[in-house]
Amino acid sequence: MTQTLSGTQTTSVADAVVVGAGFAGLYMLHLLRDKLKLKARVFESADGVGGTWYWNRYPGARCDIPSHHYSFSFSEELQQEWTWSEKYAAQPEILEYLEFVARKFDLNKDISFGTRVSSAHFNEAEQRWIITTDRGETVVARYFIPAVGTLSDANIPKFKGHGSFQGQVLFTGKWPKEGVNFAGKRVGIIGTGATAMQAIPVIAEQAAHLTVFQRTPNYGTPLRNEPMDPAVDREVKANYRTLRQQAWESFAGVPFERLKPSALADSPEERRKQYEACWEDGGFSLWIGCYGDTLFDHTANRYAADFVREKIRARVQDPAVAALLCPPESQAYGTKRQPCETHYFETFNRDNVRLVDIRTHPIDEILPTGLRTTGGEYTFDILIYATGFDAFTGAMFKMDIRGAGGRTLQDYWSAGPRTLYGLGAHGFPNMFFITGPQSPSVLFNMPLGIEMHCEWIADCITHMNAHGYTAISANTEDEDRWIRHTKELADATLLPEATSWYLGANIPGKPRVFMVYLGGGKHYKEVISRCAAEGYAGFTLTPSS
Ligand code: N01
Repeated sequence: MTQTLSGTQTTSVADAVVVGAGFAGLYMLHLLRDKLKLKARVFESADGVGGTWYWNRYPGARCDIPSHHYSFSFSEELQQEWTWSEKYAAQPEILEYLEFVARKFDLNKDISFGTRVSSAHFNEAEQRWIITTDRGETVVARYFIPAVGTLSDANIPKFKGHGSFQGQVLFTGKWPKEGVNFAGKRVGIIGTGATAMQAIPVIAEQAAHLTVFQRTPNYGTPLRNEPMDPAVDREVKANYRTLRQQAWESFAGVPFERLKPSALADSPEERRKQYEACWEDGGFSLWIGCYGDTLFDHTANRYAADFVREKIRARVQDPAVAALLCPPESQAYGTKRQPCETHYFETFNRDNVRLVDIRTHPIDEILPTGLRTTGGEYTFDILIYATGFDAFTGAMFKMDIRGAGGRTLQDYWSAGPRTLYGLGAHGFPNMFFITGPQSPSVLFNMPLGIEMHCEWIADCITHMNAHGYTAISANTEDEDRWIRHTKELADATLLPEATSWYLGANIPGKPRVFMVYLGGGKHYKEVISRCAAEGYAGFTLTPSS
């Protein structure tokens, strides 16, 4: 199905349309408009910038890699101007930061807020995308860049009785802007992932009572947030270049100084010392900054898992509750994303908090007054869904995206996402992903990964313009090669063993494909830089006719 431009009501023409005004959309707009001097339009469904950090306003939301790293590196002036107040910034401060970035680079004037992109269809004759919005606007653009985030489409399980609860229903990923007053309220929360583990301790302090419905216990470890030490801030700012270089040299875009190659090479005493030190460091230190084989070798993994279970038991007073909160041996440590918490386990020592095991007694039905599991009935005033996201593909599929020949993205990705380097897909010319599937994305420092992709895309467009190309599309065989390589890397680790969102396993019916590239950011950057240096090898470029 090919659409002709003559038959389309067009209200405007642009060089590029970007969807989303989070970290990715903001930097992409800055590059397209201010570096490439192109006309770029950004559409954002929210009424402000921020993306993930706009919507995830739930209590306790904060980043879990240090703020100095969790920020843009492209502008030294910006790095020097902005001062973080905490080691790990909370959501309001990250949102303020992104608002500051938007003001500093004068980005808001090219963003249409409160506007959702409904469809994007590629017109082959014109080699352009026709993009429509829910406000009735149509834009014709050479490039279409959905910067919609990897974790932006909420997963809301449809339990029996869905929608029947008469109290307030909240979703952590769409938290009300005006906030929530929990005082005197009985609250139920479904889910115990990274989000819930941040929210639960804060809500428990405010609510009259909190019931936590847990299907899978998680290996949470302490974040150890603290106010920013001005001396540390000064030192970072004096050496930001070195700090960023160290980040780029590391696997996940954050340097860890303690990392040792193998837990198996150390004696039990040395191992304990190393684990304790990483535990004290906090954040992701135990997960990816401790031993290089934690996520590769079952024995090394079990050592770390035993250590975390021991810590959980020491933090929770009631042994029966502690046992429920300890992930079983069958669940390898860190194969689901490592949640970083602040007093999460101690929260279950409070009189006003109750843990309900919905693995043994699943949720049977949502009721007007609360919910019923196969083990009992629970009544509350507020019900919170902290049930995660349809990662990578959910937000993409919310738009009607059709590439060459009218083929929908859903159809092309029906057996799981297919991309070359997580940047482009065959048959979807001039459509670029930012931190797309099969790139390091969520297992890399997000702002740095976003910068890497935005810069690659900007360079690619510059190359196309300089050489008179009108279209670029990934080759199928190169996609196959990259998908195979991504799978091989994942299969060499323990990660595919978990029923995690990395695999799409949290969404009923979603194909199980490991969606993250695990070769590390440094290696990945070399791969995509080589691709560019070789004239975008693996992609087909179409000269203008
Ligand atoms: O989502 P999740 P999340 N019945 O999918 C449960 C990022 N993040 O929002 O494990 C009952 O991890 C589900 O149970 P189970 C980070 O990358 C970053 O917490 O499937 N329960 C689980 O307990 C993270 O990984 C920060 O058995 C159901 C929970 O809901 C990602 O976001 C902070 C259910 C969902 O956990 C997602 O984390 C927070 C059902 N039908 C999050 N369906 C930062 O610090 C789901 N659950 C930057």
